[in-house]
Amino acid sequence: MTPPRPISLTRFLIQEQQAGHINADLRLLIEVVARACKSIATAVGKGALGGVLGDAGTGNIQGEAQKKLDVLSNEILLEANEWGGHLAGLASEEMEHAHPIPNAYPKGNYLLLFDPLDGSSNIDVNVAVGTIFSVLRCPDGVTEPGDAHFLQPGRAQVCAGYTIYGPSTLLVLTVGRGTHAFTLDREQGSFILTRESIRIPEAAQEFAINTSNQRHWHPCVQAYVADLVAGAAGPRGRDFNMRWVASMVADVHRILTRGGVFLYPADRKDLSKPGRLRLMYEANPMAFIVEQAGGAASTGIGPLMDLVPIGLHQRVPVVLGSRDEVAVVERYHRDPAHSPAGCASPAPA
Ligand code: AFP
Repeated sequence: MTPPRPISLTRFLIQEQQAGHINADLRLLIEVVARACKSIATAVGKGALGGVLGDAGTGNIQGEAQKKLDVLSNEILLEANEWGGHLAGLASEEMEHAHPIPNAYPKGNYLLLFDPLDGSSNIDVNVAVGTIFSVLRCPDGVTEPGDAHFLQPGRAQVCAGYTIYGPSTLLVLTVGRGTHAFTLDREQGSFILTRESIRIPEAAQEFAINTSNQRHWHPCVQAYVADLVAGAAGPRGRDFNMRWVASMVADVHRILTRGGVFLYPADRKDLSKPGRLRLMYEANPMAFIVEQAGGAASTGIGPLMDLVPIGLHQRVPVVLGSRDEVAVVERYHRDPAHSPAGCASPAPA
């Protein structure tokens, strides 16, 4: 019996459009982003041979030193998306303000937000990194979108995805009808559907958190992690394993593949920062992807995608992954025994 024909990303998107689930502009947007990610994969894959490792000698709005590949990846995504007529504007971790589509080009109805190279502090040690993107509708009648027009809750996303540059390059995508994974066939240069309708196991066996921050965590998180580490002899009654890649894309991809829970909680290290991860182009797209795969995404207090953003680079606490385990984390946040006001406070502004 002849094996089924592989389904390319292009064919998948055409079928979604023919079924009326996406329109031509969104299909074009996803294809353009995927093509840009292939260029980023090539640059990342060259490593030291490409002269793109190390620091760029510049900083971004986050006050972080930029890697050369941060800057290059951002430029690749800007150049690829400016002229196609599918976007009204773009926003990036690497740019302080929203980037308008130049007047020389036609404008579309979508807003694209991205972290062009997430986990870039891992680049020089050859650990998996990725590109995260989120798509919103541009408000009706707005042709020159400013930062404020991007400040829409995660529930308003029409598409989200990431590309992970690891031993293989995968594009993971949702348009609100499940989460699907496409593996890059490097010979053909095509993304091929390799996992359709991904489901995250409801129970977690692994947790991911940067435990070097333990002394800064709120008591509810300290108690939650202590009970995980106590294992079978502790209140959870079973052992857990731990992973921390320090590349959100890689940690989330592991969870999509075999379950688990990822936490980057608010802590007391810098009370002006309610968490490390950025809402608009890290937490929200990952939340959409995870929820579409049957998982959950929370601030620890409530659903991440319900947050009304107040800033393009706003940071938030993130707890996401296996649905049952995220519910346990939320219970620790609400339990008065573990959570003085600091934990049970309303979702951070
Ligand atoms: P970089 O892009 O600066 O490497 O940060 C990666 C990240 O935003 C996210 O991908 C990781 O989960 C998290 O930061 C790692 O934070 P720590 O360095 O505190 O572990």
